[in-house]
Amino acid sequence: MDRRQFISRAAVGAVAAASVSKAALAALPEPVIQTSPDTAPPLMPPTGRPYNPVVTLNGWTAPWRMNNGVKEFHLVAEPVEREIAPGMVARLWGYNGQSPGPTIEVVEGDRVRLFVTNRLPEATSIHWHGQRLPNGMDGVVGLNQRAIPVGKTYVYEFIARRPGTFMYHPHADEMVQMAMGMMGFWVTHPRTRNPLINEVQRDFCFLLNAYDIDPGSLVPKINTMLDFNLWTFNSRAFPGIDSMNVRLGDRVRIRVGNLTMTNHPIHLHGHEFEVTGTDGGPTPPASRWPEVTTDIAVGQMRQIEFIADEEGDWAFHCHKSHHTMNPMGHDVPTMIGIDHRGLVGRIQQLDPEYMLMGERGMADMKEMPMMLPEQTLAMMAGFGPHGPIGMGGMFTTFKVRRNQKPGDYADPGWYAQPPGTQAFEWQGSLPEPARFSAERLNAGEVPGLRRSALEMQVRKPGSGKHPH
Ligand SMILES: [Cu+2]
Repeated sequence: MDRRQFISRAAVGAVAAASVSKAALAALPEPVIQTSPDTAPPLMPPTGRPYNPVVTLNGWTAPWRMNNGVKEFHLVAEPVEREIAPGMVARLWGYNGQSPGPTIEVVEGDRVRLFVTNRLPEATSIHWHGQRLPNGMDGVVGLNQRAIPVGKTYVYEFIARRPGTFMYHPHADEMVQMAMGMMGFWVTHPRTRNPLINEVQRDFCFLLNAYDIDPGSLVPKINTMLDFNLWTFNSRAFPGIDSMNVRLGDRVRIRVGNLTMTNHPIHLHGHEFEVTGTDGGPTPPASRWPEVTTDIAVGQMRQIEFIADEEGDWAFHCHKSHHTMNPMGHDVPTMIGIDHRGLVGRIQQLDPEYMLMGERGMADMKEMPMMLPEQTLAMMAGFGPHGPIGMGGMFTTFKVRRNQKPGDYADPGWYAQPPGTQAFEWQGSLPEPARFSAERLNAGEVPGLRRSALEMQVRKPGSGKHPH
C-alpha cells in the first residue's frame, strides 16, 4: 500500500467508523497493515479530540476507530519484512506489517482500548512504557498477566493520563523479541494548552534500534549482546533514513526513544536545542539548557526542541562514529602507516583477490566498487551533492528551507549554498612546515634516527636535535 492509498483508506475508515452498526462495533477493529517503509505524512485526526500530529521517521501512525467514546486500535504482532535500506531487506518481527510498529497517537484523557493479536510463533505481550495505568494493563508476562498465546488476541484498556513521549514493546522473551524489532512509538498529546509543552510546527519521532545481521543473511542474531552491526533509526540505516524537512523559522520537536543495548549521543549540526521532555514528562523550564548533543541511555526517551533558523542541509546523527557505519568487521587490524610496497604482488600470488586497504585510513571504502554479497549494505554509503558522504547507520539530514511550505514534509532536494559560503581550496603558496613527516621517515630521508627517538622529538618539538 503506498502513501496515497494509506491516506485514502484511513479516511475511508474514518467515514465508515462513523456509520458502522452496533454489531460491527462489538467486533474487533480491522487491523491496518503497512507495507511501505517510507515516512507517512502526518495523520490528521479524523475523529476524537483534535491535536497536532507527529511525523514518524520512516514510519506511520495507526488509524483508530471511536467506539462509544473509546479510541480503539488493533495491533497485530507478526513476522514482517523490513527494508533496512535499498539493497537490504531483513526478516524481523513487528506489528501491522512493519518494524517498528505504527505510532499510537492519543490525547490526554482519552480512554484507549488496544486489541493485540499474536501471529508470532511464540507467546508475547505489550508493555506500555511510561504510562500511568492499572497494574494489570502493564504487560509484564507472569507479573501482570498471562502471556498472549500464539493465535490469541488480548485487550488492553486504560486512560492516557499523562501527555508526553512514550513507547511500547513486548515484556515476554524480551531479549529475542526486541532483537527481532518489536517496538513502537506512542505520543499522548496535551488536551489543552500546557505551560510546559510548546506548540511546534514540526514534530518528528523515531526509535533507536540495532540489529546483528550477518552479511548475506536475513534474520538478526538474537543472542548478540553488544557487538551489533546495523545501527538504525526506526529499523532503517542511512542512506535508507528519510531527511527531516522543515521551513525556516519553524519550531521543531524531535522525540527519540532508545531500545538498543547501548547509549547514543544524538547530535544536531547548525543549531542548539533544549531537552524539553523525557518519558517522565515535560521538563521544567528551569532545568533546560542549550545542547548540541544529548546522550540517550538504554530505555530512555528524550524530546529536543529548537527553532530551525539556519538554512541548509544539516547532519543529524549518533556521535559514536562506529554507529554511523553499516556492516563491518571490527576485528580487522589497523593498517594506518604500514608500508605495503612490494608486498601486495607477493600476497596476490597466493590469494589473487587480496586487496590493499586501510594504510591511509578507511575513507577509500566510500568509493570502492567492491563486490558485496547480496543482502548487504556498503559500510559507508550515502551520496551528497559534493560526493560520497561516507556514512551509514544512525545518520540522516535535517533540511531547513525558506520556501518549504507550512506543513509540507516533502524532501526539497539538496541545499544550494549561496556563492562564497562554502569551504574552498587555498590557492596561495604553502611554506614547507619544519616538522616530522611520516613520508620522509618511510623514504629513509631521516638517516640515523630510530623511530622511538623520533616519537620523542614529535612530542617535544622544542627539543630539536637532542631527543631523550
Ligand atoms: Cu549510537
